[in-house]
Amino acid sequence: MANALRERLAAGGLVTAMAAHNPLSARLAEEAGFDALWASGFELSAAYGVPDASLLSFTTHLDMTRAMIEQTGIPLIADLDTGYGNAINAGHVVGAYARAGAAAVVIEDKTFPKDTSLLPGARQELVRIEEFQGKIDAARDAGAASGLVVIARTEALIADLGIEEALRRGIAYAEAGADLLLIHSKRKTPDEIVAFTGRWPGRVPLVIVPTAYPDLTEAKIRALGKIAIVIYANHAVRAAVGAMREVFAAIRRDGGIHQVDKRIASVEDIFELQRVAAMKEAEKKYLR
Ligand code: SPV
Ligand code: MG
Repeated sequence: MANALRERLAAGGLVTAMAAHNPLSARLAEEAGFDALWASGFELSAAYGVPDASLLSFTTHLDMTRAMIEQTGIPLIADLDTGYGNAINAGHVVGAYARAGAAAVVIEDKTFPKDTSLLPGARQELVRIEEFQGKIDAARDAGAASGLVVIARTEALIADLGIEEALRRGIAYAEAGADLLLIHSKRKTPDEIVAFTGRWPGRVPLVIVPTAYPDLTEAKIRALGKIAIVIYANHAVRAAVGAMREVFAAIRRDGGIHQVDKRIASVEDIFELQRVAAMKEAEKKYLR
């Protein structure tokens, strides 16, 4: 079956994916011109006010993912954490996302329940390589009918195991049939990712998440050559938090909404994002 992300990847160039945690943020990401959506576990956990530590059920994430897919027209990359258990769990979960219309899934090589990657001192334990290869295999089989892109993610650098271990795992995951390798780093500079990319044998393209090292711009990523997707993993929720905090504080400070009214999105803007005009057209056609 046709998969727009697979076709886009085959065409070459850098695919940009923006995080989203609901259909509204997904629509704004599409409007801004991103190539793809990242259904981030971190963002959805934050939206529910809980840590990103396997606390939300997969169906909670799947329901939101499905809603985002239904309201947008760009490919969605689903963050499946560890696959919610062993290879049997992973296959079950991946099948559900494939049927929901996800273009790609990411599964990471941490133990279930996971802990979030960028938290200092967090619990970062990895599963055996063979065990994770089994998960990749199960994910490939579960997504085959829809041409799902399977992205294997190694947390070797997050777990401080070094570049050699990250390469060993990445190569093993590519051999197991992953379409791409997501290599995550928590370093504050791009050096580690640049070093890894330089040594990557290039069997499959790389995916990066530059949250911790924001100086690695798209131009620099392109210059590295082997990276096919950049995921901006949490900028929807961080932007929302900053904007809400600022406006809420201003309303308290000003004693009303009179000052903020002109500088926040208008109600008409929200009507547009809700596609109200299309509903009004439908009313003319169907309401009798
Ligand atoms: C997410 O956005 O949920 C991710 C990226 O997996 S990170 O939070 O950096 O682990
Ligand atoms: Mg995640």
